[in-house]
Amino acid sequence: AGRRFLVGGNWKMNGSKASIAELAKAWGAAKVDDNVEVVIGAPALYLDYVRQQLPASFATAAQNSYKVASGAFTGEISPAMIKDVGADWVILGHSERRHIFKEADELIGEKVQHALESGLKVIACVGELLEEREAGDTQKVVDRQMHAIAGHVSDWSRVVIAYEPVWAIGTGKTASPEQAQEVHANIRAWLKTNVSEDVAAATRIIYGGSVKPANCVELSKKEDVDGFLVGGASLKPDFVDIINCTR
Ligand code: G2H
Repeated sequence: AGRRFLVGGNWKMNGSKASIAELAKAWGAAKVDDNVEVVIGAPALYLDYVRQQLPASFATAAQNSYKVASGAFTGEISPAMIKDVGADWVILGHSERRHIFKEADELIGEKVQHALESGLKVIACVGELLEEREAGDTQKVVDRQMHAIAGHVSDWSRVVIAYEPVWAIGTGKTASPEQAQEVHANIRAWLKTNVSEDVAAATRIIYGGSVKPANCVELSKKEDVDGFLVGGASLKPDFVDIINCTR
C-alpha cells in the first residue's frame, strides 16, 4: 500500500560490546533488502558503540527517553542525548515500560511529544494484556493507548505504531496473522476517524510479539502489517531473514 516495510530490533536489556561486534560483523556481511527500513533498539549505554559498528544503512533507536531535554532526573536520558550520539529513533510505551515500570498513558504521550519536538522518530507501542483480550477489551485498550499518544503527535510522518499483544511477548505465542491483521486494521480505522484519512493511509503499523524467521513471512503478507518489532530474534545473525521476509 505504498508504505515502506520497517523491521525494528528491540534488544531490551541484552548484549555486550563483544556480542554487538559479532552481530555487526554477521549483518555487515549479509545481503539485506534495501527496500526495508531497519532500526535497531539498543541499550542506551551502547548506542554510540552500536552506531559505530552497525552497517550505515541500519538506523538506531533508544528504548526509552524522558520528557525534557536535561535537568535533575537521575538515571534518565533525553532525546537530545540520543541524537547527540547519532541515533535517530526512540521506542516509547513498550509494554515492559508500561507494566514493569508502571509508565502511564499520559507520561508516554508526553515522552512522544518531547521526542518528536526534539527531532527524533518514534516507535510508539500499544497492546493489550491477556486478561484484557479474554474480557473482549482489546480494542478498547488499544484505542485508549492510541488516544493518549495521538494527542501529542505533531508530525505523523515520524511516528510508527507497534502493536504488541502483551500475551505474545517473549512467550513464544505469536498472534496469528489473522489476529494481528484484525487489530492493525482497527488501529488504521482509528487513525482515519480520529486523525485523518491521509495519516491512516501513510502510517506504518508494525507487529511485535515472538516474531521469528519461521513466522514472519505469513504475518508480512497481511494488508495492514507494515513491518515488525522483534525482540529475542533480533539478537541473532538470522535476524536478516526477518528483514528479508518480503522478498
Ligand atoms: C515484543 C518483542 C519486541 P519478542 O516485546 O518488542 O519481543 O520478539 O522477544 O517477543
